[in-house]
Amino acid sequence: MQEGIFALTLSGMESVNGYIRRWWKEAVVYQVYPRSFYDSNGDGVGDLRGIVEKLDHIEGLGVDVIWLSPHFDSPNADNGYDIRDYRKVGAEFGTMQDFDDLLSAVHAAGMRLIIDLVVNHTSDEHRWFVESRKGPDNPYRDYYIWHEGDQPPNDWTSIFGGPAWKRDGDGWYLHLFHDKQPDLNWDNPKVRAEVHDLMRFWLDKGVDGFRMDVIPFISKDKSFPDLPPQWRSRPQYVYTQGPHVHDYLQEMRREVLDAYDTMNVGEAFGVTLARTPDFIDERRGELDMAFQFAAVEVDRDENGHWKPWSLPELKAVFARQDAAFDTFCWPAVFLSNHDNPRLVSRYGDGSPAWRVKSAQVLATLLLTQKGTPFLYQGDEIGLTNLRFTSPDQFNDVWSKNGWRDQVESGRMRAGDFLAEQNHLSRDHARAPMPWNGGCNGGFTTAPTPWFALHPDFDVINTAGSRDIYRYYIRMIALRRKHLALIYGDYNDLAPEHPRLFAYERRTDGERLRTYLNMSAQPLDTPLPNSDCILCNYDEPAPMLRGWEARIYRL
Ligand code: TEU
Ligand code: CA
Repeated sequence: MQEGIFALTLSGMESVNGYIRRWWKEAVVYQVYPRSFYDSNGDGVGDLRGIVEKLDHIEGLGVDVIWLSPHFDSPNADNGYDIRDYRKVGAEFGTMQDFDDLLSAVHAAGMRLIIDLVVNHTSDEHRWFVESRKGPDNPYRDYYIWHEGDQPPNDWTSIFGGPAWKRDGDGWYLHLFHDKQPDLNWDNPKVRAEVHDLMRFWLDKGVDGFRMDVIPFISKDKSFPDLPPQWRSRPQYVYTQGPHVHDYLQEMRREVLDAYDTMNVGEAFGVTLARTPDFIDERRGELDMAFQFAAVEVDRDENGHWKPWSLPELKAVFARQDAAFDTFCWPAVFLSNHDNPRLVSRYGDGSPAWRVKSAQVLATLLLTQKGTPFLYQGDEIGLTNLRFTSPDQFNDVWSKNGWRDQVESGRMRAGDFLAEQNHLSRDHARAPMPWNGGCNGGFTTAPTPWFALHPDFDVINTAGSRDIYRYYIRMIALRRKHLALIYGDYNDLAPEHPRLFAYERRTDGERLRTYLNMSAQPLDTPLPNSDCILCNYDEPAPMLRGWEARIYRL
């Protein structure tokens, strides 16, 4: 049983370096994608009992919070982000008893559990939508966003490609994502009351907060203007500008969250850095934190296509964020999740020679930046990207629709599309966890898992990647010991350097410096003449070796 940060209550005035101390600011979060974590009953799909059986793996890291991706009843058009029943556990994941057992096990291990709140849209198979589509007189019609008429009201497009309006009966309904994900009408007070109710349902069970899926999208501009031409390839920046988004978030805080001790992180997809404080400034009473996308979009151009990136660009993202936030705003730090390629393949070096060292460097980066770090399952064992050679290897709707819209329409060559997906596909992160080098990586005893394992699971698996896993343990423990790594000022020491990422974290009492060689070549740079408190190589050396990480206390 860990104690540590949860002893820390809202004792009110206690602050460090201008920040009010909160348990969720000091926490390290680990995201579980339940479908791919561990299959306990041999049907090929990961499940809730599987998480309980492998809880030691998570607890052993020393993390404080688990974020569970959707575990609800769903037809899985978008792997669970299309919810059919908010109060029911997906049959493939188990039963409500299994959820209750998971929650107790997590709490017994001294950790907390937050769940995914997906309420911009439901599944089209949700009872509300089944009613709603029956026609304009149905009492549930106004739960969704309908336009009655021959033509859709505007040219909005879905994030997954194609138009955002779908013909149904005599009307059109809005879906900013998959057409099986109709958008809820948050202007209807009954919808908001339903959402508040379902949140209370899970909070009363004891969950410790929410990760809120595309939450800035909930309010729509009902005059439905066309997309301004400059935003056509990035409509998310328009969809987050609804007139009542802040009213609805403040209401949610007052009506629901204020009565519980929770942490809530919103997915700020399509929110600029300049607008982010409006969502997270603690005086406003909206979200606690927001996932900013700039760091995971560093390798995308304006049209969302892959482009090479440089280290100064990535460093600038962190520096800009630090400059944009005052002490009333707290950052969330993430470089990977279930929508992104693998950490090591994107920012590190996934080759056999450097996979372990570069995974350790990235662990150091994540855990010494300012903000609450979110780790994604598999990063602690250095999983790398998959290798796509054909479109039938895709599971994700984003890739499948992309093939249809880009390749089948003749806009992109098949080879170029596959090359791009090998960088960016969301499927990289969704392959099952390999627990060992045995049959199906020990993920399942079924002959065929729901999605193919990584082709290199005989080498890249939990049992074979102890050096990365153990390094995460050391790094998390070190972070816990130094408040400067949490609340300290952030100062980039070499913003222009193409291979060195070096920064200082400083409070009144402490100065710590992180030095990361983000390349395979040795790096000759002045290093402090003081205590080196962490290094991912055994012996000290005058220069930084390939993918070397060091932390110094000054
Ligand atoms: O993601 C928002 C989203 O659409 C982006 O993550 C985007 O799809 C991605 O960056 C590719 O460009 C959330 C969930 O995390 C995602 O899994 C869901 O598919 C989506 O919302 C809809 O619920
Ligand atoms: Ca199963």
